[in-house]
Amino acid sequence: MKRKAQTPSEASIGKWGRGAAAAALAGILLAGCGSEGPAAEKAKTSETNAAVEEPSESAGADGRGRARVGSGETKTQVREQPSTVYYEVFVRSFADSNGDGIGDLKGLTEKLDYLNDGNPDTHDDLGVGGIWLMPVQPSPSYHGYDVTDYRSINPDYGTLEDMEKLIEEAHKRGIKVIMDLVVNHTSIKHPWFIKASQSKNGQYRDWYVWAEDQGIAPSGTSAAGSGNPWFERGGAHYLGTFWEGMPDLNFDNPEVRKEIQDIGQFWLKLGIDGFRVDGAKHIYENLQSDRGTETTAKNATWWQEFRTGMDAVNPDAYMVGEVWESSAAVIAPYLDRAFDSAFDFSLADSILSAVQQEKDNNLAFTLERTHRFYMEKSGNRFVDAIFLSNHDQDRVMSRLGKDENHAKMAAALLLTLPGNPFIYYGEEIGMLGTKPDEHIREPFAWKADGQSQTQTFWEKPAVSGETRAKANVQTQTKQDDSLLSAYRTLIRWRNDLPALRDGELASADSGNPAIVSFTRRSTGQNVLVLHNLSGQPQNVSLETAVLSDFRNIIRNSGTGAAITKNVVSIPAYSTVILE
Ligand SMILES: [Ca+2]
Ligand SMILES: [Ca+2]
Ligand SMILES: [Ca+2]
Repeated sequence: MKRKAQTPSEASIGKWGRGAAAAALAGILLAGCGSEGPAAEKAKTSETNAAVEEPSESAGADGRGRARVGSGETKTQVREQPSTVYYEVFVRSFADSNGDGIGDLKGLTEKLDYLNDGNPDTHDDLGVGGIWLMPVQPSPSYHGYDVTDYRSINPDYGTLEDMEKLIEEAHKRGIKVIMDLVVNHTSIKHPWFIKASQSKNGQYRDWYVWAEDQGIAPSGTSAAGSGNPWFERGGAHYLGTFWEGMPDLNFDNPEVRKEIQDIGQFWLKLGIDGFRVDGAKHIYENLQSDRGTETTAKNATWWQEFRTGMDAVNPDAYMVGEVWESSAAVIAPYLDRAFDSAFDFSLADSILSAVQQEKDNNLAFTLERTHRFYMEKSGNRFVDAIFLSNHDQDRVMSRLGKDENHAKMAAALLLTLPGNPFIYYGEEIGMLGTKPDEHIREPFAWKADGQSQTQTFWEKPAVSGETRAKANVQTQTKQDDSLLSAYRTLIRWRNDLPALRDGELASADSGNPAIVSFTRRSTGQNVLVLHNLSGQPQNVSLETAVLSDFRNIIRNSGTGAAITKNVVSIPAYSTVILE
């Protein structure tokens, strides 16, 4: 299932919009001599056009925006976000193949049918179209976010051959495989750092950031919130933005940038479909005092450069950045021909807050405007990356105080909104988890009694164990009203309905504060989504102009949804979709 490697010129001609434009922009920003030739010229022209185009009418440089004649409207663009449901896997905790209690790649491969069996007619799988592997490279840490060898697999998890087999089996089932790319820093035990710290004149010295070498004071506060990030080694201080054990790489050094490109290309050539980019904004944002538009632009330029290198191997590689920010203005530069997506941390908070309050908080209204802004900034290439929680946050079921109805409504919101939804492993069975980090990454629960062949047991389920009798795959598979069944149903809806999967979002006021309502419109379909967040049945009148197009209930998750005399009744804690 390996993809054919293209030469850089083939790739940039085939996709000048992103690749060569990034190179051209990088050239301009670095005041260097950017790539010239027809592709670069074309890209510059498109840059110029983008600045003067009327964004709301623009079809975008790649023509993804599609003309559509809507009911009663003049010609408008549908800005689709072609989407895939992803599942975030912590390999150590997911499935064990050899009985040592540590999850591994073979165990994950054996369990792919749980995620998607490749057959759309069977409904006892989740139906996801992608997995995100948390770091799988050798590392002294249990979590792997400090890498010691970027081109091999952690021996706990298996071998490169196991990875190739996983990719092959995943692709057979229509599952893409993306992996964590952790390159802001290495492990302190990486051979590069060991050499760098041993000699001031060695080859790798300048691969890291040494205060004394750069003539700056080893003081200041880390932009990642970890205090003073300077640590002493052999009489000099190196930078560790996240932690003493994670020395930052020096991205001002062209050798470092080239090496990181090579590493990315290595994995794409192996068949990996893309990357989740860890700590993307901390490449140059090391100290609090670095924060600002200049540093953001420098980060974005580097990621555009990286993107160009990835496009040379696989122009379809997917890149989603961890840019942990709430300001759309700060996130937007990363969506300009660098990443396809950035995780939507603000939306995650909005969803959880709405389901807890059982009240619409205008999340669709805000989201519609945010998407419009990102579409303009990305030349219509943007696809949101939406989620409820990840491996750095307390688990959803814990945050929702074990309220299963609220967990179901959070899932329903997540899986009916635009963009690639990311489900954190265990979320679909309502596993509990509260910090410290080890306890939000506990062994996935396959069976009530823990006696599954593939059950991992590298750590005790200290937090999730409390509800394991209920929060496990075996128990919930047998129950039609379980959280797992709700996830399976919602993902199936999404896979079946083009508007729900790819459609553009528009908020649609229902006049009822307990209802979150919005439309999703794709080129060929327009649906109205109504979520009743409350514990009582609710009514929505279809008399208003915005809602009057919708007549038929095509999906509903509760019992008793109906339309009577232009009024939709929606059962407690349920979702209806109308066409
Ligand atoms: Ca194992
Ligand atoms: Ca299936
Ligand atoms: Ca850095």
